[in-house]
Amino acid sequence: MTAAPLTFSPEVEQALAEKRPVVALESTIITHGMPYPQNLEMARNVEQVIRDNGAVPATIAVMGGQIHIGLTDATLQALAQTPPEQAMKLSRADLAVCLANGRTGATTVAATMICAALAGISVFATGGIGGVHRGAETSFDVSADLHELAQTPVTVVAAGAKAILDLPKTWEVLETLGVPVIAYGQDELPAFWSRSSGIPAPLRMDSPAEIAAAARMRAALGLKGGQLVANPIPPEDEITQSEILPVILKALDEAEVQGVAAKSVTPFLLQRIFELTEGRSLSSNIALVMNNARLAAEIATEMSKAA
Ligand code: PSU
Ligand code: MN
Repeated sequence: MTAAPLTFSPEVEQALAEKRPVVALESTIITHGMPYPQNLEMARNVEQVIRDNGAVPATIAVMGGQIHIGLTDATLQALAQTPPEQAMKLSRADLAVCLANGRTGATTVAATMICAALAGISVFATGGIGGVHRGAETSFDVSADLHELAQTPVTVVAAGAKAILDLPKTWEVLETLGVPVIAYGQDELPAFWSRSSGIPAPLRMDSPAEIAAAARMRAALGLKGGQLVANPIPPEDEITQSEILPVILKALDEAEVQGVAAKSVTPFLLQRIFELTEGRSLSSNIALVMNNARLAAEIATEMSKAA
């Protein structure tokens, strides 16, 4: 059997060998989630936040037939300037084909989880996971991120699912799949740009140590899959639900009129919401990513203490 083609940055390789805390980061948010140059600034800053909080960042992407675990600044720059149509948006379904063909690909939450688990990394920070799209009852558009959470043992820190989605349906599917959805420090699930969603959280935890202990317990029980930590955006950066909802609805309407479908839906909506909020959605998105990185570094630190 061929071994998985993993290429580690020296920093990540050393940290893993010494069992120091490492936090995985995805790359679709860079190529398809944010415009240049804010995407590059975000990618650099999120790595710095992880270092400042005592862990080593491992941004993950596919290039030249290798899964890169930890990128150099030059690679990060090149990726941030790659037009979305030139980088494959990789989920579980496309990862092997991208590697076999030697193409460049950015990893979504699902693909980043797979690569992190292969590399021995158990914590991953992102913005928002994919989920059940509005209108999924006819489009069947449900992100593979949900199924990945059910089968790959990585703790994912996100600000909830992206609010462009059908949030109640997303949480229902996660429950069905047996994924622990843990709200951090509040009783309600957050909704990406907003702190509240009106939906009670199935589980709540208030410290990184508890979250690390829950991950260990899942492993001890032999339960497959990871856990989702839903970390609310800081109050000073949020856009309230009443403000953002009309914008989301307008963007969804435009997507329908223009026939946007499949993998293009999420990038299209994020870009339109960015334009319609005159950039505010992007500043909030960046702020919540930093906030998630901080918590992920703390969780990774707790996990490495017990290892
Ligand atoms: N978080 C963000 N912006 C993004 C994403 C996450 O703040 O662009 C990406 C993630 O990579 C996630 C993907 O896995 O959007 C979901 O895409 P889809 O709905 O097509 O599964
Ligand atoms: Mn989809």
